[in-house]
Amino acid sequence: MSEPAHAASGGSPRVGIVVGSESDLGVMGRCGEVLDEYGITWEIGVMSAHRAPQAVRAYALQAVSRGLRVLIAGAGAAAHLPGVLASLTTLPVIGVPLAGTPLQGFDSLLSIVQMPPGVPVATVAVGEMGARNAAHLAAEILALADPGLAGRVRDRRADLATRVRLPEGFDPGSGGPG
Ligand code: RP5
Repeated sequence: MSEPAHAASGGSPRVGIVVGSESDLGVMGRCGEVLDEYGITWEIGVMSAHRAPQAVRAYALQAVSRGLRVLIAGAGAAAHLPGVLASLTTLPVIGVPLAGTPLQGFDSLLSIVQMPPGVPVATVAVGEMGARNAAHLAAEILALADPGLAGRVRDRRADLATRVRLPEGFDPGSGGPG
């Protein structure tokens, strides 16, 4: 499939998720789930940088005018998709390295994270953890200009901070580096 995108949440999408293959959709679906939790609109498309470079180019060039504010690209193997997108837009691009080859994502991790200076790709963890964190990072970026979303990001962090079981008598609020 080389069509740029199909809408995956209601409303005009603010986040564009791009994957290199249909085989990436399962893992990257977690990204959309987290964006939904924040109430962020998104779309997803399958468009390989080597199988459909014209579609990737058009998608990146039209991203701003289509209202997208963050791009998330998930790809495996020689994962050039995030870097190619980043070369064609100044929107922030988050890269998700995906496993699935005999190198289990180490190949895609290095391909995505080792962008030369000047054209950054914000690289997250390999696989599902990265897919979820890409959504959290996109939320934090969008929250810079969206006070309501900023509140939801803070609430989520506060909720995470409650998931601890402290030793009896331990007060985490006191003391500096010891
Ligand atoms: C990359 O190659 C894709 O992102 C995918 O992770 C990997 C394998 O693609 P398929 O052979 O499953 O289409 O381009």
